[in-house]
Amino acid sequence: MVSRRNFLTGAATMVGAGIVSRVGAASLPEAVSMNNAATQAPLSPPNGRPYHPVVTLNGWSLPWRMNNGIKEFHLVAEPVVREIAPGMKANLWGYNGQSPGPTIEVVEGDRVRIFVTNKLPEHHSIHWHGQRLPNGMDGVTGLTQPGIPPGKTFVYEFVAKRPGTFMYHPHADEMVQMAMGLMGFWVTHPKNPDFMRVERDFVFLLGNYDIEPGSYTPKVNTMLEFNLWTINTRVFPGIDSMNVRQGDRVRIRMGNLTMTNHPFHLHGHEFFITGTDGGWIRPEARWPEVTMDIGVGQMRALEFIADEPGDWPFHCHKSHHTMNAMGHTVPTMIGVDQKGIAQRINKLVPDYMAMGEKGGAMDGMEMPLPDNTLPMMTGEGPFGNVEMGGMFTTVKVRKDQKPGDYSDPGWYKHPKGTVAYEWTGDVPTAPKAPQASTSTPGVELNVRKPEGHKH
Ligand SMILES: [Cu+2]
Repeated sequence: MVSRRNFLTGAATMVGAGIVSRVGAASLPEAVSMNNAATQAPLSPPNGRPYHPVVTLNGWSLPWRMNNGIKEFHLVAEPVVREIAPGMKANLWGYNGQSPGPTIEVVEGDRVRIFVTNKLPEHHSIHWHGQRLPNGMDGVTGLTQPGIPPGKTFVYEFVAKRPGTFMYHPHADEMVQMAMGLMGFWVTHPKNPDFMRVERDFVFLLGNYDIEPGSYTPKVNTMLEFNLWTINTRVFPGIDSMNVRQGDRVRIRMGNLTMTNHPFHLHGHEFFITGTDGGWIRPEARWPEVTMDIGVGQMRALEFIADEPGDWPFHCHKSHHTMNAMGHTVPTMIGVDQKGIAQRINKLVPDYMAMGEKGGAMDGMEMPLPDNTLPMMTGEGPFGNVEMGGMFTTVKVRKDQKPGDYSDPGWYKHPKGTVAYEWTGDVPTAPKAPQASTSTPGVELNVRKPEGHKH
């Protein structure tokens, strides 16, 4: 039932309580909002110049309104609840219902008008990272504009001059606002839709968060010791796979808004880096890679022909970036005999459990976790636990994936005889390696590092 009070509150929310003084509430384009973290289907352009849309991993693209030839978008900066992976949610700041915000797709030469409504408790501004635009549209609080006060809407307007890969993020209380999840992707498609044509074009942003196990809100003053390394504010196993058809030319574009670099590694294929923040790279200037480092504040586009069927990991190669929370203060216990220790400690600390004598894989033991956190290494695969978290996902290459179909085909079915197998014959004793002459006889090294990788 709509009471008078509810009706008034609702009306106030819809028109922003008359805060839009210069443009007028009636002329504001609708601020479309997204309520879930699944990868949405590509947004085919309903009007304007034609282009081949991108797919935002665990994200979506923002619809626009065409107004006298100008593409009008409406971004709302606001508190959001983002599911980091099934089993964990975070209280973040984002745009239009999610963190990161929606991807904005325009075409080279488009005139673009972006309404930015600030529903945060502090001032805000958006910087359009990498764009050619009038200085006053660059979005730097204090330098090129006053901050957008809470409750107000500002308008940015410029021509998308250069085709390529961009992002947007706050230039207002930057450390706090990015630590809370405010960021988004931007693609300016080329005027000629056949320029550097690919069959699949995936985009995402890299992020980092410091959320104590059991809590919901990031610590905003963390400088380096983050415990969640995210692809579009998701961690494995919450990151969707990139599903492609065998033979497709695949492009993956990413932007790095974390506080460190990430060497991303693709299994089973070589790729070329075809684009940076500064634009596209000429074919004769490219070289093949299987790992590409992406620095802080950079964008990269890489391309490959997906010719090997299977489930191929694509992940950051820093091994602590493919782990989830709780990894930081666990001591290295490999080789340490813990027999009897747990029982004795149990008398003092009832929940204590000895860990890691044979490595970190825990031999199928389940640690009791606090509410709202994730296991360090997880993700059930067809052969057991994948033992990964953080910045890890897969490219699934299938012969029968239909063009334009982005749905998950399930696990790869390996042809008979193509999976690593157990040797069941005799295992001869290995010959003893000769003693190194430099070692001092009779001295046994017994070194134990007291801590994990705390710097
Ligand atoms: Cu990394």
